[in-house]
Amino acid sequence: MDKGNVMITGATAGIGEATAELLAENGFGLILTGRRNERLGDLKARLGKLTSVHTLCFDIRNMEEVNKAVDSLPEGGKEINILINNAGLAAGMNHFHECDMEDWEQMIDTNLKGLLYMSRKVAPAMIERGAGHIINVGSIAGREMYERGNVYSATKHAVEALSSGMRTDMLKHGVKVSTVSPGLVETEFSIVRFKGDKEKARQPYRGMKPLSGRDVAEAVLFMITRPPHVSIHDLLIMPTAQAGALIVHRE
Ligand code: NDP
Ligand code: 8X3
Repeated sequence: MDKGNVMITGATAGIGEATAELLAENGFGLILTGRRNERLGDLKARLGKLTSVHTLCFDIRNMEEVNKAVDSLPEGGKEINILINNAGLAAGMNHFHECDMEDWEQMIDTNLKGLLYMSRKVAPAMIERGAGHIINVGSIAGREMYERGNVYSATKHAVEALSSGMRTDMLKHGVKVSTVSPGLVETEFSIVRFKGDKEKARQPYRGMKPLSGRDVAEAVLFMITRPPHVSIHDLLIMPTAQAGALIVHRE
């Protein structure tokens, strides 16, 4: 049975990669994006044995690149039934008055503007078909502000707000809009946040069992396999040892 095509942004690592793997195992067609072309090639070789895989290498911060990439999809593979806006990052973790402005630009341009460019490009065809599903990856940081989380947390709060706005505006067109908001997930996220400092990157996960990308992928699979009349608007998924952004039980 044709389950349709899922586009996953940021599929070259972490949650996006794990979601690509799980959805391939479950027979969804995949359109996978990221900036690291070699990793995209590896994914295509590996997951292409299970399902159809199309890869698009571009920087989500660049609107022209986004539009060109989506327009380049081959006839027959153009239909995007589900869009998972996953690409994102935290850059740095400093007190507000000590933050690097370039980090702010990068987070706002990726987590917000990238999500907007992708959704704006893909949504009109969903509206035309009267069906579609957009899943935005939020965060516990989009529910709670924490010390030194400032702009990253603000971008994820905005993802929550935008998801609600998108859902409201596309309601009558049959397009579902959801957020999945994880707590601590061990991926490349922390290595990126601390700019390659592996010792610092390990700290958030010390003495506790974080989520894996696969754990989040399983939640996403549940969300996209509900019947047409059911929408999981919002899903918060946390490690059992985590009660809030900074409330973590460590052994
Ligand atoms: P990873 O660093 O492991 O993966 C991030 C992905 O985003 C990579 O595939 C990367 O690909 C892609 N990406 C980043 N910047 C760009 C860009 N400018 N253009 C295109 N792709 C980009 O992190 P996670 O898997 O953990 O993060 C995925 C999402 O989950 C993010 O939105 C993050 O905020 C969110 N999240 C993560 C949590 C965690 O604890 N890990 C918790 C809550 C939410 P490439 O470098 O190849 O471009
Ligand atoms: C990532 C989780 O707690 O580091 O969104 O902000 S956290």
